[in-house]
Amino acid sequence: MSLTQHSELNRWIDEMARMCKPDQIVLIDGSEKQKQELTEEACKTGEIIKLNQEKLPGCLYHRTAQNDVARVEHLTYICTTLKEDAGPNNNWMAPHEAYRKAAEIFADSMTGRTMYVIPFSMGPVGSPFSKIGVELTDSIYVVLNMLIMTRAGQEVLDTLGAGGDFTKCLHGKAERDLNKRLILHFPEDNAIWSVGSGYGGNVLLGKKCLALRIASYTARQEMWLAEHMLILGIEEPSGRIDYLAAAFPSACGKTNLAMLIPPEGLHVKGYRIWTVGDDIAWMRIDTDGKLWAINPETGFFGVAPGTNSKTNPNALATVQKNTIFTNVVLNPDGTVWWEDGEGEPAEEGALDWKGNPWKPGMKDENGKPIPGANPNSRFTAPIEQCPSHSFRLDHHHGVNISAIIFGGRRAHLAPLVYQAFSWKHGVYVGATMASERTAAQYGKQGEVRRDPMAMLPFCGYNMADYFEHWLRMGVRMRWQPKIFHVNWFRQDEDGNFLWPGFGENLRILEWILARSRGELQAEKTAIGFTPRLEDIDMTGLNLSQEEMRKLFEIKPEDWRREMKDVSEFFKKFGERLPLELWAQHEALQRRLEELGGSSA
Ligand code: GTP
Ligand code: SPV
Ligand code: MN
Repeated sequence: MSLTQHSELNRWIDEMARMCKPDQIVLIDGSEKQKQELTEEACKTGEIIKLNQEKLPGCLYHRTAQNDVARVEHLTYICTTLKEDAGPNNNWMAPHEAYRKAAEIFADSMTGRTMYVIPFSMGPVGSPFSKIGVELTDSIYVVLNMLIMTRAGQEVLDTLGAGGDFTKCLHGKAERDLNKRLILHFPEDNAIWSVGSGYGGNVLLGKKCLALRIASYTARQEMWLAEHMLILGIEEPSGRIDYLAAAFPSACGKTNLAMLIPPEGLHVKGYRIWTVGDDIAWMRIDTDGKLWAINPETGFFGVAPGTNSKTNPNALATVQKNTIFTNVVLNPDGTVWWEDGEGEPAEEGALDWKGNPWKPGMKDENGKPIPGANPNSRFTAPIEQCPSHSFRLDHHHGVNISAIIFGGRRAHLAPLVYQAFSWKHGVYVGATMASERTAAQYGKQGEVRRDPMAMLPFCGYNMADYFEHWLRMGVRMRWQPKIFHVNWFRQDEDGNFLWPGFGENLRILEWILARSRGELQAEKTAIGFTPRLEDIDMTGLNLSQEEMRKLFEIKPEDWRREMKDVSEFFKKFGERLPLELWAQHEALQRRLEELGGSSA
């Protein structure tokens, strides 16, 4: 009997099943009953552990394989016919070779297992903004995560009908061997194949693979934007709400900013924050010529360490029920803990993310502390459980974006905030973003790398064309959002953060909103507009004049070094790089030269 009404979908499921050889195929219908049954089944095999249902109702625990704790960018490929179409920003493999290599790993890999068929919608079901995918997977953990992160089940199949378009997403855990792991994208076929991993971004194929890599490729053809951005609304007591979208690289503060709580000193102003999304924004120019954004997801896959009731009370409130915790500390009473979290871990009987007995203060043979939770441990939680979730989450064309913010983790160089002179300059600011590597990616931590628009690991095509696309989008808009750059992570000589961050970031967002409405004057510097210090409301926050000066310091020698690095980066794209970006680069060069040796 056919599984669905859609003949092309049925044919594809058959074909994939012939390769992977599962014992059975089960359609995910999105019902609570099926979810419970699958949870019970996964608990029997130990894939999932049920947490203390009194203290954490509906919460589950999972450990990944120890070699499988982050995205693997070196095993992630864009498989286009022409190598140039993937660009120097991506690993490339010819489609036929990629299919052949992965097919060898997939072959018979589901024998003795079940293949689940997950129909899902990125974006509100049926909205013209949304895209449908179908993920085949042999992991119940993936199914349970997808049920939180996306709109999944029968309703999506009904919308897909007998002939609708969908992204073919195939996932298999296989042996979870690093040498047999491949994350493959076929934008020309609207297909994704992921094999050999069981972790987050590698396997929840609606997220980075579909909603960013495949969607960015489609978005260029259809004239919209698929971006690695949070979306938040700031409501004033008058009822006016302005929405911002911000692109920060992985583990650089998107989730935190998306649900920030106004600091004590600004309480009297009566702001209310609305969380629309914490990771991905799909943005289109609507008939009014403005930019509108939806969050294609329905959940958070957030970094656990560092999340506590001081840094992010909304996130902590969100994860009290119906949450899946991955790679954190498991306490003997069935609760969880992570570094810089809430309270203390159990003195006795706790297990670390590897499943080993663990106590706070344990050290390895070199005397280094052994963390209990993996630095990239995560929670998967429904967005509607977030106290600040937006009432427009299911609105088919989302929210109107007033400002776009780029930002990275820079111990030096970038000031706390600056504004681009124009859309074109803003595209240059985004294109030249850089950040220090975090635990969200496999590789050397802390190293500064260029990460344009926070999309380096997620742009599904040649980034030179992506920059061109951004420039063209600007021309198409009647109302361009203003573009800004922030850096919450600047450090002093002793390596301490100069800016307190988190809720205090609202002080900077206030300036950004005022500037995007054209309400405030600003200082004109070589790199962009910066605030007159008196325009940042510092009520209730004690920072010395000297600290503020350091936060905004523009050191010409540092910028000159940066310019060299940027030009090396741009050269990788050869003649395909839009000339406009070189023009912006030269203009900045000239402005910096005018500064001479002194700082502005
Ligand atoms: P992905 O989910 O990987 O895309 O990450 P993200 O961009 O959502 O990052 P997240 O908000 O989870 O923050 C990552 C880390 O940065 C956490 O350890 C936070 O505590 C820390 N962090 C977030 N905001 C700030 C800030 O304003 N200042 C400082 N110093 N740290 C911050
Ligand atoms: C990121 O790394 O940007 C994440 C986590 O949001 S993952 O889904 O694993 O990509
Ligand atoms: Mn992310």
